[in-house]
Order: sequence, then structure tokens, then C-alpha cells
Amino acid sequence: MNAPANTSPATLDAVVIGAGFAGLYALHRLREMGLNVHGFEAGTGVAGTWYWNRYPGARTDSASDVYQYWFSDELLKDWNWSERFPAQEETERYLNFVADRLNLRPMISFSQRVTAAKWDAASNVWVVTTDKGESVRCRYLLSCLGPLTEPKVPPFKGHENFKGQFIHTSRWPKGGMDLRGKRVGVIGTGATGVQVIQTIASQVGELFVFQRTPTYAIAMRNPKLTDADRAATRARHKETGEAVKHSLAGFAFNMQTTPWADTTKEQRRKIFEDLYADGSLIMWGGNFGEVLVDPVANEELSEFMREKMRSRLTKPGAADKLIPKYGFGTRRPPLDIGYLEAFNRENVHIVDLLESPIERVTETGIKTGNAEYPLDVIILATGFDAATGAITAIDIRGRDGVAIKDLWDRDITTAMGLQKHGFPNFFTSAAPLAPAAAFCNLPTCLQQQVEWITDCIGYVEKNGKDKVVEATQAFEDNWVKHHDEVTNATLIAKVDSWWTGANIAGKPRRVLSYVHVGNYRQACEDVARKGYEGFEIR
Ligand code: N01
Repeated sequence: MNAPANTSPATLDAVVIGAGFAGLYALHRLREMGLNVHGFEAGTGVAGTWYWNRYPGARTDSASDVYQYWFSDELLKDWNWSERFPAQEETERYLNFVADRLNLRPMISFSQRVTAAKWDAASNVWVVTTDKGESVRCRYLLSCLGPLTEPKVPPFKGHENFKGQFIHTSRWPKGGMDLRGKRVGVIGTGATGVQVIQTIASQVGELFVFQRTPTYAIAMRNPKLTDADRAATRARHKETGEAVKHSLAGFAFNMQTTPWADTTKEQRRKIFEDLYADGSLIMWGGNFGEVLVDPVANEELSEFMREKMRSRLTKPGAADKLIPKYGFGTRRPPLDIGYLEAFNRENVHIVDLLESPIERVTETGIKTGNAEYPLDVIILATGFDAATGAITAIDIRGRDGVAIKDLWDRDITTAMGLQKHGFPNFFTSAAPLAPAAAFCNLPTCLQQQVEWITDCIGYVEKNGKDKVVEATQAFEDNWVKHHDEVTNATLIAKVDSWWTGANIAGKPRRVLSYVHVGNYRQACEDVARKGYEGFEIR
């Protein structure tokens, strides 16, 4: 390993795993606090999600005016977004710009995957090991691994014999792949599949979309930004930065304030139309709160969305296959740019896996129960082992050698997603039971969590005798109870998706994300104000 810069060979104050949105900010904050901190990143560069997910069409579903750091006027002033919803390369460039401006790169060991971290109770340090066989000791360990990091690669029988290219979207090569004229299969129609499909449909020879569960699609409105747009956005920075903090989902909009019951069907239709015309996730996070809890309200909105989708589909039979029957917003609704229209093309074919599932991958393609599809390339848009997967991929052992993976294999619990009882001085961002994995515009939640974690470390540095902090079991249990009460009241809890962990065989079921960003922030602030009540500082 390159020796971590500015560190003695002895014990670092802190190690940060991951150099995406959260990791970069954590490195910056801890260094500002005067701590000796070092980062490890598996990739060759910074940007996390935006480093790994370079598949065709990758872009954010969060508007650029809320997809950024808020802590530095300089950064806000000097970065110019080119589009409302920036593409992957632009967001990757932004995070590189931040890393350079803050001079964070020298603090990071790249191409080093952390493989294990063990708590040494005798000396109150974490011993962190990487895949290069290097080992460092640190007092605080921060997981900034992101919620959607560990790819889900379904164990399709025979895939190792496939003679063509077989690739998960989050492992797309940096130089891209030439798909022109090829026979391509895409498995999966979540937010990633939508972006891949709509982007490559016109490039490939034939495109076979292997769909199990259809997805809702909200037509994205993605204008190029002018200098005037950027100036207007800058003028609203303070107000926007405040609005995101208190909203339902970390965006600059909130849910309707008029109760559903106080509106007529016609008034609601007008509201739905206005939200839809915005071409953003306001259709979900700015709608009536009732649509997330009341099946009747949800069905009215779902029918509206189905009608919008139907009007875009011209190929006979396509609507029957592509329009979901489950409730809108109970799974993550993607924004799209021509996803549905792609299915109107002659070269795009939908393979309905509910009619006939994939039996195996052959040397030349995919075999379902009733047909064989010869393919040159198979693209897995099959998602991630969300929230827990990246953390449990590391052998993290807390007090008494207990592995976090063993605990989460039985029950996924945390103390506000920030710590786990039994793992002193280990902090997590984007972890289960915080509003990160699903119901948050991630930069909003990641910044808030990093700020809470680093403030907590500052407090422990001042007030802890041994400088050790650990969530109590009672606090964790209470948070889990509260989280379950809040999230189980929603329709989301009743639907299978990565939001409930149902996409991974054997994963204990729980809504992975807390559902209200503003309320969560308030709860975190209350804990801190009371001297980190619920966290034992020793
Ligand atoms: O993953 P997913 P994703 N056989 O889990 C199918 C964020 N994101 O990567 O639902 C056949 O949603 C699976 O089918 P089913 C965003 O938060 C953001 O698309 O299990 N099919 C499903 O269709 C998003 O929600 C952005 O029946 C299989 C698909 O694969 C999250 O990432 C862009 C299968 C997986 O969908 C994850 O999205 C992209 C199998 N064995 C992603 N296993 C933006 O901001 C899985 N599937 C724009």
C-alpha cells in the first residue's frame, strides 16, 4: 500500500472506507477537526456510485440543484451543472472537482478494497485489513460504502459457459462497450434497466428485455441549463439547502398539504397532471401522503400513471406486459427518457419471465421455459444487495469477535443507521434504518449523516475518557421499534422489492430505509443535543 499520507505507522485517528459523496465529505470534516484520517477506495478514482455505474444512459434522478454539497460556498459558486439531471460522467467529474479543490486525493489509498476490520478491545482500536494484505489500526472506523454498491448477480445456471459478454451494469468497462448491431439481452427493468434499455435500443441490432416485474415510468424533463438558470439556482442556494433538510425525501419539494379527503377527483387529477408535467420525482415525493398508506388513494394515482404509460405505447400487446399492476410508488419509480417508446421499435422485444422464467444461460444465449434467445451480450441490470451488502462483504467483527454479517443474516437492525450495538467506534452512513437506501435524495442524507457522525466523534474526543462510543442495546431496540411502526404503516412494506430486502434470497425482511428525512434529522439532532443520549461514551 502507499503509506497513508500524514500518518504515523502506529494508530490513525480514523479510517474512512469509500470515496464517494459520503467518504469525501467525511475525510474533509475529520481532517478539519485536526484528526489523522485516511481513506481506502476499491476503485482507481473517487466518486463511488458515479465511478462504478458507467453503463449506457446512467444519470441521476435527482435534479442537479439538490445533488451537491452544501457546506462550501466556493464549491457551489464554482461548479456549473449543464443539465437538470446530469449524466454519470458529469457527476463523476463533479466529485473529482470536489476531491481536487479540497485536496483529498493524497489522503486516499486507491485500488485497495477493505476486506476485514476487527475491534481490538484491549487497545480500543480497529484493525483494518485490505486486499493488498496491508493492515492499519485506527480509533474510529467509518463505512461510507453507499447503499447500492454490492451487485446482485443471480446464480443463473450455466452462465460461466456463455461465450459472449456477460456483464453487470455496475461493472461497465471505463472505455465502454461497442454494442452496435449486436444481439443484446438485458435482464431487469428497475431504474438501471430503464436507462440502459432506452439508451441502447437504437444502437443494437436486436434487444431482448427479460422482464419479471414491470416498472412505472415517469417521463423525465431534462432541459439543458443556461447561465440564467444557474444564476437563478445560485440565488436560491440558501433556501434550497434548508428545504431539502426538512422534506420527506431530501428534495426541495414536500408532500401536498391539503388532505386527500378535502379534494375532489377533478382537483386531484389537476394536481397529478401538474406534478407529472414537472418530469421529476415530485410525482412521488411531492404527491399526497395518503397515496403511500391508503390503497384506495394509491389506486387512483396508479391508474393515472398507467394511463400516461398506455398513451406512449403503440405496439400491440406491449401495454399488457409493461404496465404494472402493483401500486405506484411502492417500488422505486424511475424517471425515463423514451423507455416506453423503445418498446414501440421493431428491434426491441419483451420477454415476459412471469410467463416463462429463465431456465439457464447457454453457450450462445438465454433459455427460458418456452424459447431460446441467441445473444452476443447479456447485461445484468439485476440490482444490488442494498444497504447491508457492501458492509457484510467486509468481515467486520466487533466486541467478542461477533461478525456484523452473522447478526444481519438473522435480523437487520441498527441504531438510527449510524451505529450498531456491539461495534464501538464504528459508524455507518447509508445503512439500514436511516433514510438513505431508498427514500432520500442521497447527497442530502449522506451529508447529514456524515455531519452527525463527525460531530459525535468531536464530542467523544472531548468527553470520553477512553474515547469510545457505542449505541446501547436499548437505544437500538427503541429505534427499530419506532422505525417499524413508521415504515410498516406504508404500502411499501407490503411489496417485494430491494426496498424491503426481498430481492435477495434469505435476506431478513424489513423496510431498509426510514421514511422521513426531516423527522429523522430532527431525531438525530435531539440525540446530539442531549449529549448523545442512547450512546454510551466511555
Ligand atoms: O435494481 P432493481 P436497479 N431474474 O433491484 C430484476 C438506484 N438507481 O439497479 O423486480 C430476472 O430496482 C428485477 O426483477 P424483480 C435507484 O434507487 C438510481 O435497477 O425482482 N430478473 C428488477 O426488474 C434504484 O431503485 C438511478 O422481479 C431479475 C431488476 O432486475 C436502485 O438504484 C439509476 C432477477 C432489478 O431492479 C436499484 O435499481 C439506477 C432474476 N433472477 C439506479 N433478479 C438514478 O438515479 C433481479 N431481476 C437514475
